[in-house]
Amino acid sequence: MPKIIEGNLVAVGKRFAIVAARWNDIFSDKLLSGACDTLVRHGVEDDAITVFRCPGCFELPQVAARAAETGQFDAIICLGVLIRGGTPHFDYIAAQTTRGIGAIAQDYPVPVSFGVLTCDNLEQAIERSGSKAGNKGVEAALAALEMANLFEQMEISE
Ligand code: DLZ
Repeated sequence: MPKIIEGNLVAVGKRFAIVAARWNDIFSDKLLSGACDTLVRHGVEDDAITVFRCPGCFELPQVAARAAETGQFDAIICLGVLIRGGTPHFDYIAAQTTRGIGAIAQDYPVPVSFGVLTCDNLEQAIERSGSKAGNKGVEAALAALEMANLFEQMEISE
């Protein structure tokens, strides 16, 4: 039998940071409430969740890096909603946001989950922020729960 180390979705006693961009807040607020609700329903105390709001997705990596530096969190959840406009601006911000969040995940010993919508239009944002394609804030929170638990298991097994 191989030795399998994996996380569960129990996170009692763990601390989470949620970094949420305000742009497109009709949708980003839905991601935020979905993420908070998911954490709480998995046993995380309200006061173990710290929400940092920032202007837009471009700022997410900057805030997430500061949160990681504090060493106070077992996982960091990044949330935001990018919606394509009529210029290439979307592509630049989406690339920088993705690259920046990915860099933090590699540079700091804390799990970082990616709950950023990159939508071509409003319909895609509606679908992914609490309707037929689910809620990506919920998915990002579940990933953070599992990763926080996995990191703990990995420390125990060292
Ligand atoms: C400027 C901009 C644009 C055009 N679109 C979005 C978007 O769809 N979603 C989002 O989160 N932020 C957007 N922003 C704002 C940038 O992320 C950033 O906040 C500003 O360029 C200021 O640095």
